[in-house]
Amino acid sequence: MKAKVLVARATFPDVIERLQQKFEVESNQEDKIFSPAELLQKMQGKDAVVITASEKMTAEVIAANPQLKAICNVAVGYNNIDVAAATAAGVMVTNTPDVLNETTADYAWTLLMSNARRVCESEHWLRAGHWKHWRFDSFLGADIHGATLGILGMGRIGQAIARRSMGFDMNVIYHNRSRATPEQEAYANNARYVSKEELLRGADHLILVLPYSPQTHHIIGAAELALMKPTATLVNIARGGIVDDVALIAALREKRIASAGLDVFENEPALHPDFLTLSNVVLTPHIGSGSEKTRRAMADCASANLAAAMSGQQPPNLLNPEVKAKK
Ligand code: 8YV
Repeated sequence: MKAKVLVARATFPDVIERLQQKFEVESNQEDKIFSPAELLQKMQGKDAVVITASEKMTAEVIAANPQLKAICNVAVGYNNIDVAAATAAGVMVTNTPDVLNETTADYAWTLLMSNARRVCESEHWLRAGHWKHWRFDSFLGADIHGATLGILGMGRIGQAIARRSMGFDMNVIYHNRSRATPEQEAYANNARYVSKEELLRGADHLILVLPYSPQTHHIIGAAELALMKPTATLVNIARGGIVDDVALIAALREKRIASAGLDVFENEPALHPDFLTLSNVVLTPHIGSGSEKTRRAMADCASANLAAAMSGQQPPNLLNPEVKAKK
């Protein structure tokens, strides 16, 4: 008998077709995110669920589905899943690491560069018909070459971002829970480990690449923003909630930092409306890993995790290896 799988978000049709060859699949064809209550109901009788970072897999949803064997996240970040509750319930949890490192690093640079050189702001101005004549002081921005790049969170994506700075002759400083190995630092353009305070004070461009957890909640708030240079730019491609958005809005409005490029927000997609009133911010809808090739690689990675879990093998990206999986 085929295992029953809920695919909670629409993915590429051919990926669903391939899954249907192996499993009895119910796939969300609506352009909506299932709430925990809807998930709880849709998952009844399912052996596994495939979700993205937007679906919240709470302890209550997990407990209400005693037949569930696996939760396969199509994302590297998994703060949307109560992993402890899943482990206690004998449910395997998997994610999709590595396949998105380079694409997400590309995107961090997209935001950094468009911010530093005020690309979106000047384009909006041009589209609004304001360009009457060339001015010497039009949209003066910050240099990237030769500047100090700060990275908070030197994991695999942080290293990929830092490595790209070689071509710009940048000086790289970073802070992380634990220091990277000498090999990782060398790979990351000879990144230098500094305290969080030194990072905030020293960075011309600061990129946040941290997972969200209770420990990283509002790790960038009013006090941290106050340490940054008034000319500094900030990029968040990690998770909403690691930045205190209200404090950031105040810092941007009062020009206590120059600008921010944000792909993630607290309470997204309902971002704080004041962001929309600021010109020194680039706002995008959580598209950091969004290249065709990478989204396919993420879908394939999640499919491989699912297939392993359903055939009683250890999935390649099992997050809770201590789990006593159900037969
Ligand atoms: C996902 C992400 O594309 O991998 C992550 O953690 O945030 C993104 O790459 C998106 O959240 C869908 O799961």
